[in-house]
Amino acid sequence: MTSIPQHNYWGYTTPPGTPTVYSLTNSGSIRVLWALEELVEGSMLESYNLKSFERSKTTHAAPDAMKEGFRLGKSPILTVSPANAPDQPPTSFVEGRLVLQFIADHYSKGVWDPQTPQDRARDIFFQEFAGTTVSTLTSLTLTMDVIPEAAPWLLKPLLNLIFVPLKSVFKGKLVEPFEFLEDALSDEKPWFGGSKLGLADFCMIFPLDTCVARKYFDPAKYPKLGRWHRTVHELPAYQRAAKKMGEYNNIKA
Ligand SMILES: N[C@@H](CCC(=O)N[C@@H](CS)C(=O)NCC(=O)O)C(=O)O
Repeated sequence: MTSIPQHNYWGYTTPPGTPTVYSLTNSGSIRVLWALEELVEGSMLESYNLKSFERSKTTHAAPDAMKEGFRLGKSPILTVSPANAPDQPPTSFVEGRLVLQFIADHYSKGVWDPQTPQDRARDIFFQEFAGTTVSTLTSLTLTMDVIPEAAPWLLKPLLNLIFVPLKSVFKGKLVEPFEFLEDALSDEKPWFGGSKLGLADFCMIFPLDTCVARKYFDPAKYPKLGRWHRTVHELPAYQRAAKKMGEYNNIKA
C-alpha cells in the first residue's frame, strides 16, 4: 500500500483546495466532521469529500485501506491538494487537534478565533486537556470495559473478576477532571473556547461522547457540563457529522 507521503505541513504559497476526510465509524473523526459541517453551514467552505471506513466487526480495528491517506491508517486523516492544482499529489494531516488547527488556519475565516488573549489561552489549554487528561483516562476506562466484553463467554466470568474493579478505578479517576470541566463553564463562558465555540469544544466532544455513551459520565451530576454536551448534540452541524460517519455511538446514518 502506497501512502500519501507528506504530512502536517502545507508547503505551498497557494491556498489548499477541497479537503478529503478519511473517517472510521465510531471514531475521533467526529471532531473534524463536526468542524467541517460548521464551516459548510456558515458558507466558509463549499464542500468536503468523505472517504468512510468501517471498523472490523471482530477486532474493531481500522481497515488497511485507510493507510492510503497516511501510513498509520488511524482516524481522522485529512488530505488536501492546492486549490489551483487539484491533481497535485495531496498532503496529509493527522492527529485530530492538529487537523482542526489546519482547518481553522486555512478555511474558517477566523470564525473560531478566541475573543480575548485570555480566551485564546483557555482554548489552547482545553484542546490539550481534552486530548491528554480526558482522552487518556477515557481510553483506559474503555479498555478495561471492552476486554471482558470481547472475550469468549467461557472466560468472561474470570475476566470480569479482574477487569470490573480495574474499570471502577479508572472511572473514579475521571471524577476530578469532570469537576474541573464543570467549574470552567459559566454563563459568560459557556464554551471551552470561551465566550464562543472554539477548537477546544471540537476536541472535547469525542472523549465526552464516549463517556456519556459508556456511562462513565452522568450529566445529572454535572449540570453545566451536561448542558454543554446537550447543546452540542442539538447543533445541526454536529448531527449531520454524526450521521455522515455511518455509525457513531448509537447514531446511525
Ligand atoms: N491521536 C490520534 C488518534 C488516532 C486513532 O488512534 N484513531 C482511532 C479512532 S478514534 C483509530 O483509528 N482506531 C482504529 C485502529 O486503531 O485500528 C488522534 O487524536 O487523531
